[in-house]
Amino acid sequence: MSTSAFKNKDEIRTLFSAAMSEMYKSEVPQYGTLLDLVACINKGTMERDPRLEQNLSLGGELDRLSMERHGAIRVGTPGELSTLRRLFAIMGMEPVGYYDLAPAGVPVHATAFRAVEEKSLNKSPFRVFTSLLRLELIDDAELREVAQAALQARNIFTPKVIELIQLHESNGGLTFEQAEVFVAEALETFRWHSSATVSLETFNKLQQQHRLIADVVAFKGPHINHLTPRTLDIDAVQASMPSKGIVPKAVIEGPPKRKVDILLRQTSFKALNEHIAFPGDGGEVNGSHSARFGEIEQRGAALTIKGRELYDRLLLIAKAELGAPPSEVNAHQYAEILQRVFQDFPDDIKSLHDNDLVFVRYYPALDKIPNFQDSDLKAWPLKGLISEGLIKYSPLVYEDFLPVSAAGIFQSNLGDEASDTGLSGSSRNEFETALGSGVRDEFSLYQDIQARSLDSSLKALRIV
Ligand code: OOG
Ligand code: NI
Repeated sequence: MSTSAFKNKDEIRTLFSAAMSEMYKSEVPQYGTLLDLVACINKGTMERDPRLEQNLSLGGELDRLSMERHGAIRVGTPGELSTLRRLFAIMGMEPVGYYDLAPAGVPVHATAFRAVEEKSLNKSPFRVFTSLLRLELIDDAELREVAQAALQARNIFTPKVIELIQLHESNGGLTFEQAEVFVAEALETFRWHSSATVSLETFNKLQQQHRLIADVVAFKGPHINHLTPRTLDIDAVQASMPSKGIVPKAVIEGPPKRKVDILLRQTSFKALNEHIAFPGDGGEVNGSHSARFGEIEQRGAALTIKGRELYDRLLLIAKAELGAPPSEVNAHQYAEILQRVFQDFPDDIKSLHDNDLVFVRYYPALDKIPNFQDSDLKAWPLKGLISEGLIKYSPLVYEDFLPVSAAGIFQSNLGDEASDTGLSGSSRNEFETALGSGVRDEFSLYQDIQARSLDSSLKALRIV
């Protein structure tokens, strides 16, 4: 079979992302409200700042903005995680990065499945933050066995999707028809179930261990727990949420508001309390569970390792100065501290670039070439090409997640009993063994995109 008979992976991901969004909109109406609010604020932001719109367009990000979102799921066993890896591969999504949430008291480690090529990211940047529960952290042996048995007894994939995963692996792709079936069947894995697989009593015991454990163990599948649209002005959305009947968490996670956005700023609204039917001896027993919430995010520049170290250090300083977890009570003070501490992080594109703090995409100023015909540009260093305006650059958008922010999002949705005490013993090695492959290093992905853009700029200027 020739590859042209296969449906393009980027297109399958686009379809799946749209189908997931539709499903979540019908299941969680507040998500739809949030989407409308974000679209409206994005439009207004671009109208006020045409240069922003121009920059987004230049980087190929304008078209993807309205369909940009990430989701999150939590799975219980290595088998579930590795099958998910094979499922996401059909949509061109690879595991990128290792996130250890244990230091923040959340008993999971995670990766993000996403596209890795710039062209694919611009077609559909859909990502799924995927956590694996660390069951070994249940200290009650009997309860651990109950949890293990519940997880072993479930199958989170439909038979048809397993068949399509195998077909994809043996043929190297899915036909148009198979892809359509795949999207519908894969969606089933992420659907919400309003009935639990364990008794209310077991559920309560699992909750007492950790709310996250109950959320993963007690249901038929790893329901998508949020879908997050990308906004261009998170402060405006945060401020407008209450007027739409949505109550956001107290503080925005990540860096403060800046002239040049870096990494990722995120905020969420609290999980809904939903009715659940539990199996009981004399029939169904009514109870409830809160798992599904909403989130928004604003994405900025991807940082180099050096930039990231500076970010992590400044965030730590700010948190230490606050002296308590950020909450309603100290939200104002935290914002002030963040602003002040982050003054040590350069906030103009030139300094960020010259200090090697951000990754950029280089592009040639082709209109400038005629003026330089006589000079031997080959001998010019990059700095000279830039200062003469022959090569320009703009920051690469950060496509990944932040462990400290993720912990904050988890915790705001787990309620007050979530602790800050560090758990231990997690290992990337163990995670990769469960996954059945290594995770890709996000820094080298950005580095590659930057290097390729420089290469093609030099070629376009006929310098190499
Ligand atoms: C995942 C939380 C992490 C983010 O945006 O950082 C996350 C979860 O609650 O399962 O989605
Ligand atoms: Ni999220």
